Amino acid sequence: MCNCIFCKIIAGEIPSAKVYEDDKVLAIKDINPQAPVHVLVMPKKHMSSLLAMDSSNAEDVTAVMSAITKIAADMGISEENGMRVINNCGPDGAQSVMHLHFHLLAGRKLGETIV
Ligand code: DGP
Repeated sequence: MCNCIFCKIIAGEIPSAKVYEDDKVLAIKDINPQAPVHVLVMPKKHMSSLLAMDSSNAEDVTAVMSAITKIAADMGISEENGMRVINNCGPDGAQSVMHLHFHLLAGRKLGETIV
């Protein structure tokens, strides 16, 4: 039994505010938003982080990237206003949920600091 919180959200065992879904990807609103738009975009297939990417899951990561572009377009995010996409990876990257996910942040002018 997978004890991953995002796997439980993907399985529908824990509720979430769904923003986007396809066969490979789920996107949900972050529970603790840091910007007016704060969406977590993740592969449905469990992989711990970007450092676990290999030939068995590369397609899933690519699907996440495509989904980010679609979600942005659906939310009116364009090259005019923009967004920030963040992936926290491993302990030094301050990753707290060990299921690969990208933070899509937008809706206001974000600061320049990333550390
Ligand atoms: P990270 O530090 O990159 O691993 O970010 C994990 C994010 O996941 C953090 O911004 C809070 C969010 N999060 C944690 N648990 C839940 C949850 O149960 N539901 C939702 N929607 N977000 C969660």
